[in-house]
Amino acid sequence: MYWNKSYECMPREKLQELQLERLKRMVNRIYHDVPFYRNKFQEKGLLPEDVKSLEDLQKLPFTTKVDLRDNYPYGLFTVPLEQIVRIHASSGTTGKPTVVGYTRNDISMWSELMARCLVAAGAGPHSVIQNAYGYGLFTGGLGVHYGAERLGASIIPISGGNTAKQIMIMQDFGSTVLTCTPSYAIYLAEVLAEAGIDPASLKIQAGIFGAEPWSENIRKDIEKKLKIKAYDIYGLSEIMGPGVAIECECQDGLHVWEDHFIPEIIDPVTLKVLPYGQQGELVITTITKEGIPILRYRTRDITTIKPEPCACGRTHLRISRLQGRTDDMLIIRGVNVFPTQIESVLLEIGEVEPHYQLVVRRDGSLDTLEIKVELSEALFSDRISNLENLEKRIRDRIQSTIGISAKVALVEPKSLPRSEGKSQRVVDLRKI
Ligand code: DLL
Repeated sequence: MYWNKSYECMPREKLQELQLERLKRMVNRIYHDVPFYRNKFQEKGLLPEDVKSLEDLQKLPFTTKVDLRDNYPYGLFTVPLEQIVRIHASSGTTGKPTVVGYTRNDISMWSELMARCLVAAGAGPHSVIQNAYGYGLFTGGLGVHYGAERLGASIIPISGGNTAKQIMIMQDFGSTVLTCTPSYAIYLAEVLAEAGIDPASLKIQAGIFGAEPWSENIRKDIEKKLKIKAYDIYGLSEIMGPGVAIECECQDGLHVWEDHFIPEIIDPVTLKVLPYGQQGELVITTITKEGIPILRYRTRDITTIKPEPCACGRTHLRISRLQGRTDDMLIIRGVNVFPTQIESVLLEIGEVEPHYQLVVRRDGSLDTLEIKVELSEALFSDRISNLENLEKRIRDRIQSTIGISAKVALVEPKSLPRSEGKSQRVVDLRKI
């Protein structure tokens, strides 16, 4: 049930003592070893000794993706390259990637935390893990891989894509756990159905899905279609990679491994720390990383911290399912809209497929949103009047739950692009 009970279930007081001790050590290191941090501290008139309690973290400067870019590629590393044993980078849509380096201890810590995650999702040494996250500069593939090896499970490093082969392996190798993005899991389910393969004939019991936002309704859909339990896993390269947080069997929020990371929620406008329970931007400080420790990293991800104790017995704080990113948030005629909210509405209606695309345009000074959504095969040949009625119902539901008017376009089954990794669901034509 637990991989490392003494840490995962540590009484909170002890956990906080450990955090403070580790935070002080980390702040000292970055101040002395990284000119970027020393300058930031000096600008604020701060010294490492000013960190006397966990609350003092709030005085310290933030780090952003821009800071990583400005120090591209190795400027924020705290150790010489001889001590770096692995380099990853996150793609980013424009310009240079952000680069992160791991020491041997960092890889060991990451493997440990990923092993905890796998166990939290019900895996064990007996598991056969089909790892369809991409291997490469992306942290998904290798992150899960090392965790699975640490756990002693059998890992199948198939990487993303090659869907026909994924299915053959699933059938022949008896995979019990599937790891990939939720959008790829939906696609796999679709291909299985087309091939007439009943998921109940497979050994898959659980899926560990993340790397992109997904809604509770998509979880239900995947669980139903693949006949598995679907767990949400969160992480980002700048902090480590997959395994910063994971759901346990309660599937009610993701535990953040607080012996290695300190989470905070801030208001992205005022930059003030918000009390537990309030939604805002997640900020994470790494307190054990050696290669590239990061102070108060502004993730841009929107969530809340849930301080209530969890029935699983783990004492580490939970964050709620990630809502989306501040930079994915569409502002349409003044209303903030996250793609996951629209996804949720579409799935509640139920007659369409979980494949959709949001197209935002600017018409004069007015922003317009078009929601393209795929019809199921069954409905595709339905009477026009029924389809018009469905379009209207979707439009009304979007208006009443999200508060914006949108154009709804029902499109042919399988006409929208499928993804093997992170999906691209928003086409924002306003920027072009
Ligand atoms: O996506 C690491 C990862 C790999 C996580 C596999 C989980 C599974 P990056 O490529 O650096 O790293 O992207 C990080 O992806 O800031 C979030 O916006 C988003 N993200 C990751 N997990 C989730 C999730 C990996 N469970 C960025 N829910 C993050 C919503 C997620 N968004």
